[in-house]
Amino acid sequence: MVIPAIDIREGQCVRLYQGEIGTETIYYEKPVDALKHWLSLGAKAIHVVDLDAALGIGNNKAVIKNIVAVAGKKADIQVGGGIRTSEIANELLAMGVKRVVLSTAAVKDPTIVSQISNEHGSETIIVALDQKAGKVQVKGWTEDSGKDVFEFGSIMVENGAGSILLSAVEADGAFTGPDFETTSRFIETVNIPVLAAGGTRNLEDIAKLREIGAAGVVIGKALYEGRIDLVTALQFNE
Ligand code: AMZ
Repeated sequence: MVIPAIDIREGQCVRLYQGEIGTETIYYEKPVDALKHWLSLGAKAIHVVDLDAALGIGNNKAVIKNIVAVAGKKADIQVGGGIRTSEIANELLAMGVKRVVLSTAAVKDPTIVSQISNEHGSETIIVALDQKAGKVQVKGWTEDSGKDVFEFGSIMVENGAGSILLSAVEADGAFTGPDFETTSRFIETVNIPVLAAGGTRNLEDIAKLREIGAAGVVIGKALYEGRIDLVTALQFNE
């Protein structure tokens, strides 16, 4: 499953380099236009990140609400960034978001995962493990939690995560290729679907991720820069 990413910063659709604020490239002034574009090419799922909320410097709730409304039944919308309480998760799920993506809150208190999983079903919750040198990064990737991605991944499974999004921070927006080694080992470690993100450059990378057992891949820059043609990439969904 190929999932285009829409990262939102100050109301606009951007991409960062290695997640660092200040490195933004603006691709769409209105994120909903990015959505319409990916929908027109056949995307069935979209990964939305509220970067301001992840960094704790605001939020883009109105934009996300509009994205969910425009997507309607055409595509599943998953949303991450700044979901630090179960109330925020409840609000998004009530809005029509299919899956909430949590990282910082899950690191702080793993029971938020079991709470959401028990209330809404495990399929509604993705735990994002954004790793740098095998350690989980939090708060918009500004803080190293010190937690080992493999150990913490297993704890998330025990707490009822429906799937894990494993991101390689250093590969993000860098076109260096996905971190196949860590991703592959991680897939062997947990018994739930694993989505991969970060560094995807081309169709070969997608094929290889699929080969090692990734359930999906979240792609940003390569789609926005036209290095990967979404229509062709979506054939991997079949
Ligand atoms: O690019 C970044 N600096 C960044 C980013 N893409 N920081 C966080 N995030 C994403 C994570 C995950 O989807 O990949 O935000 C979500 C986690 O947010 P939080 O607020 O739960 O830690």
